[in-house]
Amino acid sequence: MKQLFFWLAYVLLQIHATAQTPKPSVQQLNWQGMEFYLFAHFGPNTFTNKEWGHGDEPEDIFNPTHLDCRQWCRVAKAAGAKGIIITAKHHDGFCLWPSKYSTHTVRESKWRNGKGDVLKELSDACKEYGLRFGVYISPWDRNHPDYGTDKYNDVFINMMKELFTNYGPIWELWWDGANGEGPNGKKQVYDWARFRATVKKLSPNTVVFSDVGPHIRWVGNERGIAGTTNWNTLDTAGFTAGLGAPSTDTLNSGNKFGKAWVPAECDVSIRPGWFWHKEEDEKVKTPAELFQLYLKSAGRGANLLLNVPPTETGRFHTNDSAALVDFKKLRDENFKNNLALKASGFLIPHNGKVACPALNDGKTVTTQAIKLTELYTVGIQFKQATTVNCIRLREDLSKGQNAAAFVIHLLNEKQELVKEIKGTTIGNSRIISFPAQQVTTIQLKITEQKRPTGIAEFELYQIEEVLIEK
Ligand code: FUL
Repeated sequence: MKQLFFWLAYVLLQIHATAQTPKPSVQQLNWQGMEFYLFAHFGPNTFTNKEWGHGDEPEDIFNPTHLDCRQWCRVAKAAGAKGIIITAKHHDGFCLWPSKYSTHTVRESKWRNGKGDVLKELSDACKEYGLRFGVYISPWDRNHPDYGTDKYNDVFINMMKELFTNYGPIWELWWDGANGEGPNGKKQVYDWARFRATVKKLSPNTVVFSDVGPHIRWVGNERGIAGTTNWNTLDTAGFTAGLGAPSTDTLNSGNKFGKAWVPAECDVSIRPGWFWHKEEDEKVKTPAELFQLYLKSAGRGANLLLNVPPTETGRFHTNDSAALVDFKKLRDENFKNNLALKASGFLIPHNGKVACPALNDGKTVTTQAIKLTELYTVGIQFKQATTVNCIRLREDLSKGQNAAAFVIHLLNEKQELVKEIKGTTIGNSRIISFPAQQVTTIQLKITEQKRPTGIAEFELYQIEEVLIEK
């Protein structure tokens, strides 16, 4: 009787623990699958050579000579990016759409006689090219007369209503936490709760980014680099975006036992600045540098949001487009040949080695992920010695993130250990690269986990040696 009681208590505890486990929403899981998309910083700063406009720039400053959002989309497509997020309103308050709630917009400019609308053009182009459309809107506003009063919260909400009503569907909404007001600056008490409720009501499928989510978090730096330990979970209670955010270290790696599911997004610019500056035309990151960024963002379980600033013509510069196309080529060529597909997947439970074909079936999203209910070993076995220098692991996140530490053993034909690699989290995608090795067996052992880890896929590659992670 007593035993039955303990057993029941144990089962109930497990059920409770599972129910408490933070899990992604369908929208968050889909967002994770987007992996790489573009950011476009565009506005008065493009024409004034500034990064942070003061908000007093005359509207006529904004005058792109050949705005062509379809060109942005063609380049995004050629780069393999899945969407574009545009700065609808940066800190200078200038609206790229004719908002009724501001007098500092495209409507007041002479661009297209005040009839132009960048958001309309980009949202239409994204639909045409099958890209997701996202909107950045800065809460900090250096122009709006109501900024610093409670009325501004209504302005911000009304602006968001315009965005959702006239330009939807909006896939991702980006709330920048930056605020550079000096000691005598205006202080705005943002009504974050009302902002969130507005999005939830008007567009429940939109994923919202800020330092602390609610759906996606900032990675803690603008270099595009996620932590080698990267939990999709975060403790957000008591924190807000901006000055009230957790430390950048915490944002970089998440909280192992964080109560909310808030995965990291790595925002970084292809150039030194966020906005276009002529003097940076020769400072565009090379395809190899972009590949490194990819390894350190998407390869560490985060998403990569790469900024490509349109020039004063309203088009992407050829240097940026060329780098993006070659970046895609590097990803395609290096991840074309998954060597694990030609080998056998196995699992070693207590009673010896058994076949495990789901491990390397080429299906990166699988409902039949291998569940490591105990600290089992899984791996890939080649018939002949094969050269590899890159491993890509994918964890099934649909029921939460679980692997906390792992060890990989590379064995040669004689089953001798040639290399040991230790790591912590896996997440959506963990890419591990190292100097090339001749191997016949690769074993993965999860040495610490929160609950049973689901391994959705185990991939092996030989990438160009110069591209391995530095
Ligand atoms: C920061 C802003 O201050 C920069 O201007 C840029 O928009 C970057 C993406 O976020 O917080």
